[in-house]
Amino acid sequence: MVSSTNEKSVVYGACPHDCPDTCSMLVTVEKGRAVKVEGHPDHPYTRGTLCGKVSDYLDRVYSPDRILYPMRRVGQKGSGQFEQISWDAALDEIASRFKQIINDYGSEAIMPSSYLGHEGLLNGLTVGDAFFNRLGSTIAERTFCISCTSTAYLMTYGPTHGTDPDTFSHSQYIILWGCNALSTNVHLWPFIQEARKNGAKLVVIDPVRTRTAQQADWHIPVRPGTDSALALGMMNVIINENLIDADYVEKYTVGYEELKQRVNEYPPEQVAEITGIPVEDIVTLAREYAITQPSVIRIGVALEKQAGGGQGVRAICCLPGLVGAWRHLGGGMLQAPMWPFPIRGEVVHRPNFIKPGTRVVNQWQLGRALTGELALDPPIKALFVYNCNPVTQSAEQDKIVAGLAREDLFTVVSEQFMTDTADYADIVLPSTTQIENLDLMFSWGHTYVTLNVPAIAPLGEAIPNTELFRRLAARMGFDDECFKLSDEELAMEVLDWSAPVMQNMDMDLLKQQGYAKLDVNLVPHAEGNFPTPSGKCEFLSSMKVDSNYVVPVFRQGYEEYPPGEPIDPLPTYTPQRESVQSNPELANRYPLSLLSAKPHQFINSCFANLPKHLKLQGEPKVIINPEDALKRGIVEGQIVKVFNDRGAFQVPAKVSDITRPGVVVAPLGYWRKLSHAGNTINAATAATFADMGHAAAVGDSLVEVALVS
Ligand SMILES: Nc1nc2c(c(=O)[nH]1)N[C@H]1C(S)=C(S)[C@@H](COP(=O)(O)OP(=O)(O)OC[C@H]3O[C@@H](n4cnc5c(=O)[nH]c(N)nc54)[C@H](O)[C@@H]3O)O[C@H]1N2
Ligand SMILES: Nc1nc2c(c(=O)[nH]1)N[C@H]1C(S)=C(S)[C@@H](COP(=O)(O)OP(=O)(O)OC[C@H]3O[C@@H](n4cnc5c(=O)[nH]c(N)nc54)[C@H](O)[C@@H]3O)O[C@H]1N2
Ligand code: SF4
Ligand SMILES: [Mo]
Repeated sequence: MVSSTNEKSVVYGACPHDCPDTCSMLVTVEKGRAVKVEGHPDHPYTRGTLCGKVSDYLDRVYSPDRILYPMRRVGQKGSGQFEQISWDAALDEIASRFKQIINDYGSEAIMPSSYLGHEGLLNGLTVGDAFFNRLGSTIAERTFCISCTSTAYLMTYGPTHGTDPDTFSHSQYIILWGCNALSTNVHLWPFIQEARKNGAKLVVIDPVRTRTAQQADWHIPVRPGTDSALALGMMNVIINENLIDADYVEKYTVGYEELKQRVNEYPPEQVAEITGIPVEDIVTLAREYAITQPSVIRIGVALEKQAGGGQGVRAICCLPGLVGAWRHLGGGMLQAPMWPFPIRGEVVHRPNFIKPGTRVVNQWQLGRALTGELALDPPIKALFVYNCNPVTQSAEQDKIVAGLAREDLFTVVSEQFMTDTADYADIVLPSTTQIENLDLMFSWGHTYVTLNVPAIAPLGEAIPNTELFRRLAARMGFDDECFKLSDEELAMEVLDWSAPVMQNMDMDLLKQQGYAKLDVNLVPHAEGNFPTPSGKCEFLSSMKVDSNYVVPVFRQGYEEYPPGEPIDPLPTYTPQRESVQSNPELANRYPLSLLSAKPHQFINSCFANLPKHLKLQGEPKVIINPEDALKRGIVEGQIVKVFNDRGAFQVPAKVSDITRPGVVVAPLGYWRKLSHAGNTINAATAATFADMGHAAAVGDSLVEVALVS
């Protein structure tokens, strides 16, 4: 608590959303009602500001559309007709349906579906794992985001936080590679601007001239899915012009000779052909990057959403090792600095409950699982959704909707709002928002732990996710101790408070100031010390990785899969799966590459139903280059259909050269029921995986765009 009087109190909060910034907040409460949320002014990284989305968080908390009571479906699936019921009735119905399904089909016929709608260590990604593992349900593999970049990063550097974002202002050459920071990582921006004031150059590598690219000193509009070739081409120049840091390479890296041979396969002329970037630009970029130290690369998440995305990130990862950028404060690379948080896997996942051989189904393929395309035995007969919205966020939307419409599927959705997914539920359960519950936050964008203290009592009959699973466990008769832990007790269990990185913090400090920084080294690899098997930066990776490898943090403790396809231990370039090179017939029918943009005013699909946010974001559009629009007779503002064999969505066209010819961009997050002709971008994306980490290859999708006649 920051301050308290009879009339007014101010408490520490933390933004719960799936965003690298994890802002520390202050919540002001008057007479039991929250009246203000603002950024915590003392937080060294988030520095007292919230983004535009969350500065209106109270619109979310007090929205008239909040779900505040348990409900049972009374109309057709998807009709959105429900009646209010009591918590007892809801829990009884869930428990009896689950028991019946287990009896008839076995426990694997039940599948949870969850993601990072909430990012907290208590209420977030892992909150249901103990319950579902104990139940023996199908394990839902959750690799929507950064599981591929993480694999590639770990193959090169091991689990290091890398360049601390707090130090970005010391950089002299900053590359934002596939990262639209001004929308998706806004609190990094002031650090970048400080660096620029001190003379740093900002380069943005992105097929689209995003709002971030527009602010950059140099925008490089690479073809989607060709970043690997670009990075290999840069290394070709750096090595052949002898711009490497030979001392660093010799002392602190392994596999240089092998890498040198590999990059010889990528001369700039050939890389120019692949990437669409002129030879002179490739050469200039390589030279400037190598010479201007400290240089730093921030990679975004979209890079991994390609068939060859993992190897793309691997190639980019090799650059800082080659030029010795790690020697300097503010030099190196920022992926997701979450690795040092001492999260206790045995507590958050409770893998001890998993029976060996339990079935694992990846959520990115939920549509295929629900419609029988995956030929699951037993079939999925119950789906329990929390912290996610698969109808808008997962691929092959038509299949997900068809699956959810199945009369024989029992669906439970725990939510704050009646999303497109909740519309298909049999039972809807009300969830609290962040200011109504306790939580402790890690971050995938900085190195601070943040405390979130409940500011107000839960509205209506909403409960935190932790309480939901305590109640469900009791109804199912699970009397294991872990289901009896209070939120306060859980907060003390989820982290290893005795880990060296925690030596400067305890719960009292968090209660006093709302946040605390992990004790991490700000120049961690000036002398190597990489947490890899060799202790060095591994150009030639020694990590045992194949196409089925999923890093432990993305596995709920289940056994490893049988070996998949081997992964080249050296970085390499593979063309997109859906491209002229790989599938000319498909590319002939569907010549345009479809990219998704994370929406500026929403976080994935969160906020996309709130009037203020919707108004600021504007209606959904597909951005098409004037050349491509002309060929198709498309004029700005006309409604077009974006389609392929998987499905279609309709949106007005925005004709603009901010996107390359051959690339169209549509934003993610809009709700299906609020969209034109009732479909969104994920109607056209494929439920396929990238080369590493079972990541969603959502950027590897070809489409055609045509006027709606
Ligand atoms: N406002 C807002 N912020 C968010 C989110 C949100 O929905 N809204 N979502 C959060 C989440 S879950 C995530 S994962 C992060 C994502 O953060 P980012 O990775 O920054 O976001 P994206 O928009 O997915 O992709 C970034 C850029 O990559 C480009 N891109 C796409 N394909 C390629 C490619 O093949 N090569 C290159 N070089 N660039 C490519 C896109 O054009 C886009 O501009 O943002 C988080 N922050
Ligand atoms: N086409 C395309 N698809 C993508 C991506 C892309 O770039 N392009 N990006 C992918 C990525 S990177 C990500 S991270 C995923 C995100 O996928 P999701 O995590 O499914 O996305 P959200 O829209 O944030 O859905 C979270 C839901 O959780 C609910 N929620 C929030 N807090 C709570 C809570 O405390 N309790 C409960 N029970 N519910 C809560 C919210 O109301 C919201 O409906 O989407 C993936 N899908
Ligand atoms: S969404 Fe991101 S930038 Fe916005 S308040 Fe939350 S953590 Fe901060
Ligand atoms: Mo994400």
